[in-house]
Amino acid sequence: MTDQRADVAIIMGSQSDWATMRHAAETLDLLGVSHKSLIVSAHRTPERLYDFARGARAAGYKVIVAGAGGAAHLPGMTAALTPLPVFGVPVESKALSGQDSLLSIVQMPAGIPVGTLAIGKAGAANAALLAAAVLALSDEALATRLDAWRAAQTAKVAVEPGDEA
Ligand code: RP5
Repeated sequence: MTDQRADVAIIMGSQSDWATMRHAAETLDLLGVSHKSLIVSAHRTPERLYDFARGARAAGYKVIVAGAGGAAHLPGMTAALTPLPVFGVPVESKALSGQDSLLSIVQMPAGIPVGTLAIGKAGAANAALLAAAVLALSDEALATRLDAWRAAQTAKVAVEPGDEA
């Protein structure tokens, strides 16, 4: 779902981040949460970042998921420019396997929070689940869908292990 007016903005520093961040988009699709994905680079397109982050609340977004790799300024800079909750996804980098991304996103000084997730695909999916949980606080139907999604996940876990196919 990529509505013009969406509840969740998924932003990323580069086209190369999409392979990771698409898991956030797919998770929101499963939960019926509207979202829009945008490439916004803190260092290559700083004016785009300022315009996006300053206008995010007025644009109707309620939560921002921001993925970036390497010297990953994007989530922190976005959080500095908007009062909306920002969840940061460290994208796995080639040089340092995402350790650089993780540390640069998670170590925010007190005052400007970024909720930081795991490196890579798991972090992207969990950022979407957290965004949905925030939205579900004021959306009963979404809360019901989120409960059902979690129950289905639980139901898929076997009691005993079997041989992998
Ligand atoms: C960051 O630099 C992006 O978030 C990306 O993870 C990383 C590498 O970008 P590309 O060189 O692949 O465009 O800004």
